[in-house]
This record gives sequence, C-alpha cells and structure tokens, in this order.
Amino acid sequence: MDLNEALEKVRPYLKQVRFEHTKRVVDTAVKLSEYNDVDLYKTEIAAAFHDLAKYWPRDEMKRIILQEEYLPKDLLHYHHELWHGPVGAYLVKHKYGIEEQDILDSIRYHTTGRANMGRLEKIVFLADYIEPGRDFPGINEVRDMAWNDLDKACLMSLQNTIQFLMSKGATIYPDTFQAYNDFTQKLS
Ligand code: DGI
Ligand code: FE
Ligand code: FE
Ligand code: FE
Repeated sequence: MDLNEALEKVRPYLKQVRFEHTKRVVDTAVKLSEYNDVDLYKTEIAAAFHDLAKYWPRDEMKRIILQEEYLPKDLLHYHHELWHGPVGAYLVKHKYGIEEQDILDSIRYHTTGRANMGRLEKIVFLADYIEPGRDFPGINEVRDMAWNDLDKACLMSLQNTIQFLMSKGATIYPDTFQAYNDFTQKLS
C-alpha cells in the first residue's frame, strides 16, 4: 500500500476537516522523519491512518476493546476520545493487513503517548500535535523544539496536554502520565 492508497482508504471514514488534518499530519510527520532518518513508508502509512477510527461507532469500538485481549479494558472507564487510537490500530491490522508493529503502535498510542515510545511513535504523536492547523497555547515552542530534540518536544506537548486536561477537571489516562514521567526521567 502506498500513501495515496492509504489516504483513499481513510477518506470515506473522516469528515473533510479531519481529512485535511490527516494530510497535514502526514506532511509534518514526513518532514520529521526525513530529519531524523526514520522510514518514510512507515511514517506515511502510520500518519495517514492515525485517525481512522475517529468517528467509528462507539458501540463497535467498545466491542473491539472488549474482544481483543491485548487491549486494556480500563480504556472503557475513560473518555471515549481515547478509544480511536487503539481501535484504529486494530482496524488497520485486520481490515488492511498492516503488520508492522511500529506502525500499529504509532496509531495505537498517538493520543495518550506511553513510556518508552519508539521514534516513529514520537513522530506521529508530535506531528498530530504540531501540524500547521493546530493552535494550542505554547504550540510554537513545541514546534521549534521538534527540530532540536524529539524527546523534549514530546515532553512539552505532554505537559501542555496534562495541564489543559487538569484545568478542565478531566481524567488523565495513566499512559499519559507514564509518558510524561519517562521523558522527564530521560531528560534529567
Ligand atoms: O484525534 P485528534 O483530535 O487529531 O488528536 P488526539 O488523538 O491527540 O486527541 C486529542 C484529544 O484527546 C483532546 O481532546 C485531548 C484528549 N486527550 C489526550 N490525552 C488524554 C485526553 N483525554 C483524556 N481524558 N485523557 C488523556 O490522557
Ligand atoms: Fe487522534
Ligand atoms: Fe495528539
Ligand atoms: Fe489527529
């Protein structure tokens, strides 16, 4: 499968704005991968599919999470916004036959992050956060840092997201804290 095929496969499942976001994530992720000498094919496929399940029916996402023994059931106690990464990874594997574990993990963990992220995971996670259509407080500092230090840029985005979620009184999934702790320890 090449990039255009992947984009044509996801397009019907996304609203137009979400599809435009996806293309910007692909462009951003490709630039980061070129800069960091990461496999471009894997980057394109992972970025193109990262939000595949964004609008998947909620009952079907729940069914997949319950049925797949490797997917943690505690996801169901957290906001349904956290389900589209793990479910997207499942769908990409089973609908489209993508087998590369680092592609699947980049999709699975693109919302929360996790401890010990691989380089492709970091790139998809960051590209999703910094693509040019995004506007969060502090985003330009993260955009600049992405070209200096991937780990530091991931940590900054996690700090911003955790602060944002706490300010709203939202729950925070443990993988997000574990990602934060992991990058903090690695960078100290
Ligand atoms: O799918 P996108 O909008 O492109 O981006 P995303 O997959 O990073 O989802 C972002 C949303 O997920 C945003 O509304 C914040 C939320 N989020 C991220 N981490 C957590 C979280 N929500 C909760 N409750 N807990 C988290 O750890
Ligand atoms: Fe997403
Ligand atoms: Fe994100
Ligand atoms: Fe996204």
